Amino acid sequence: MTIQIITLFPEMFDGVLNSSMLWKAQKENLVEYKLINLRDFGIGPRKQVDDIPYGGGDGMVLKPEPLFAAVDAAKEADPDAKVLLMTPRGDLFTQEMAREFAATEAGLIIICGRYEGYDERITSVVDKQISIGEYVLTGGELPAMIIADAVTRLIPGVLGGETSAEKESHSQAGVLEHPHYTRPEKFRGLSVPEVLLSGHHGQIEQWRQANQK
Ligand code: 4HQ
Repeated sequence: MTIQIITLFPEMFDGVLNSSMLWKAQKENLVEYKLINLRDFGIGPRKQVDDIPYGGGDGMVLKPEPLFAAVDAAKEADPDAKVLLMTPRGDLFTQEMAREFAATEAGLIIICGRYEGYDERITSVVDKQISIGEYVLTGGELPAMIIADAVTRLIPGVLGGETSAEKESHSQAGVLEHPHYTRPEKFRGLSVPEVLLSGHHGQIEQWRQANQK
């Protein structure tokens, strides 16, 4: 899968995309992340990307020309990619959505807004508006990282061991988790539940199901 991210702050992604599983997934050619700097599509010698809002009010709005040009460039590289817009007005991002993207999309283009938002006309080239939750952030970069993370780990081959399909059959909707313990068996007076030490796989599975949230 190719995930293209349109942002004014590509450096924000360095730590997240180049660590741990997301880094490994790229190294193994299971995913490719491409950062597109919206500033490169800015207008004039100052590379202007924002402007004052029609109708007045505080803050700046991302201009349509740079946004459309950046989406055009991303679409040229990957014509079938699905275009996602990060916005608190969008549909709530869920594990179900992450699974659908990982299973059915070969490419995603994620638009990260900044300032008060973007010119609404960008929605004419957007396939899906997505929110990661009901709170207001300073930009769409953190939401884009969350989507990249949640989708990448579901790409076949990224996680070791169980496949995502197998996992799903074990836990409803694939989001339930049971408590985990590792060595030592006793730590600061706190013990590991006896059943987990028992070696009874049936009872362990039963305990995990009874204790999952
Ligand atoms: N944003 N879920 C981008 C968000 C947000 C969210 C605020 C998106 C600022 C410009 N995005 N604008 N919550 O708070 O996706």
